[in-house]
Amino acid sequence: MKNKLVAEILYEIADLLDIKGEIFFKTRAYRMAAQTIEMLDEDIETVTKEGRLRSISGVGEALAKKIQEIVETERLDYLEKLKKEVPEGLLGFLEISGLGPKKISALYRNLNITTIEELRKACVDGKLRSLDGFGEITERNIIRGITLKEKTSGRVLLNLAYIDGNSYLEYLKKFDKIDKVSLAGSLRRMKETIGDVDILASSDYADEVMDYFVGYDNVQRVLLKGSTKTSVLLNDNLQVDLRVVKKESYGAALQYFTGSKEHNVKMRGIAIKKGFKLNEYGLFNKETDKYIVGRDEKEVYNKLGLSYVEPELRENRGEIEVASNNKLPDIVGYNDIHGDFHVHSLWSDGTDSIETIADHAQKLGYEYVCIADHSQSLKVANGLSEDRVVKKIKEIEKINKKLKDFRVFCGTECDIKPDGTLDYSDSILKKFDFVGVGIHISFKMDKEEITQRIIKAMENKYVNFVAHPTCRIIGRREPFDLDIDKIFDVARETNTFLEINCFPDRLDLNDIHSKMAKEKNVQFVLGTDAHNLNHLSFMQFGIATARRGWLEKKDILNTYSLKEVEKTLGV
Ligand code: DGT
Ligand code: CA
Ligand code: CA
Repeated sequence: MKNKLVAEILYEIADLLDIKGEIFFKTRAYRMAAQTIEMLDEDIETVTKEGRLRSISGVGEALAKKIQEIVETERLDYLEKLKKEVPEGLLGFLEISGLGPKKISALYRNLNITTIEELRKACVDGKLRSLDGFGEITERNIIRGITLKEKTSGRVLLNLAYIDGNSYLEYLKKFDKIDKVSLAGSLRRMKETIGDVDILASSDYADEVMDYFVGYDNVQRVLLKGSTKTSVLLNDNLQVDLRVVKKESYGAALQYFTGSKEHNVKMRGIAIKKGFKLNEYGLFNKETDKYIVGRDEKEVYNKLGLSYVEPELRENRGEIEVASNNKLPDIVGYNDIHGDFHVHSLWSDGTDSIETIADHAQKLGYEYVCIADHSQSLKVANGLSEDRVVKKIKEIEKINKKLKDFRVFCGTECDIKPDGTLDYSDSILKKFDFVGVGIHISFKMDKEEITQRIIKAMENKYVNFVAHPTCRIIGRREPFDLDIDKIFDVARETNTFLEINCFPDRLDLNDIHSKMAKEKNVQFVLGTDAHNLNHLSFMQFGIATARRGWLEKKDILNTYSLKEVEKTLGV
């Protein structure tokens, strides 16, 4: 039966014509025919062979020809032609709930949006509400729809799961029959993407806890309900699993359900070697089954001869071996940060004035913020000409005069040109307090070329840090194929900091690269790449990445006080 194939192609044509802005009647004709054929109780191949296509309601001469072509060749020239006329990404937009062809067409025509990345950014920046038929609610629905699409493609970004998971946790903490409750799984380990959210609670009233759990107002439907495990789907389609255990098992269960699986496998192996048995109920004597510990997670580690391992380290990347020698690094804490080195202001493509950003940064408890706007040739991002740089420096001087115990640094995110030269002359570069460089165009280069491009930039004596060094966008753009060891070596030799970009779809350098760089004594800066005030809170995801990369305070410039930063940078 090819009925489904024919219907699918006709629907696709209708969608494409809609996006192209074709008249309603034409697209409707395709949809109606598609629907009829989809529901036809005869095989379309038979109908075609017997020359009866035109007896199907809504099928005229032109359509009959097209259907015949599909049945005979399983493709359609006309469709291929249409696909060439409509930017590829747009059809994918139809999978985003909250977006139909009309809206997509408007987005393309008025704002020239053709990729999900551009769409998300336009929503976040509030650019859609200026269009007819769009509003703030549409923007929010579209962001939600994008999340959902990402979810259906498997995993969601950490920040989305983080918000969902922590809101759920707050709700659970209000229930007095729950003794202890914690996030577990990949979210507790702060992995860059999350499959599902895991929560663990201890209680003597498991059934009542499960009833309360499914009563949360963000629940779309209950997938499974039992007295030890319940799973629900939230409105944005993210799955959340809750497990309830008794108090004496809480620590062992937390250890078990935090994972990772690979970390757990190794833990169990150690337990067995030492004459124990480890599972989610506790640590037991292998021979007698006698309960030894399990109430507290730390006790489980200690009893196995290991120091406590922070969740972010539990990936079986050597942490267990190091923990058995009591040599784990004292990794950077979530409250150790004194400032942000990568923030965009109104001067380029950010949405806030430098004063507003400084004010907000002070509320976050920071001592400094570095305003790193784009450089001159990035016209799409309103990059600053050399004249405007001079003006910006003056404005920052004025602002700093008014501030007490806080300083705004004048930085830049200067573009690295394809040949490795920079987008500002040295005479301008030396005027900045802190110079970041990054690649924003011409991504497609071979390994040797792209490595040399970044190295050449690092060798400029005015350059302080490399922003998002591998340029990956999670789920959308692969990292550069770099000679990463060489990059780390040159970073060390030239005293260039490497950024951990905290934007949730970048997290670049990632955890693994950060660990490798640290082993080569490279120094780091954290930058949120904020384009509005909300983005400043992405710092925690950069810290998480640093922790997963085993970084300590001394490895990260942001943990320095203002005085120490000024001294280190000589500004
Ligand atoms: P995800 O959800 O894909 O982002 O990753 P996780 O790590 O949250 O994995 P999930 O939700 O399947 O399971 C949560 C934790 O439960 C996992 O980190 C470790 C533990 N776990 C799951 N399956 C196994 C298993 O077969 N063996 C062991 N030892 N632990 C497991
Ligand atoms: Ca999980
Ligand atoms: Ca799970």
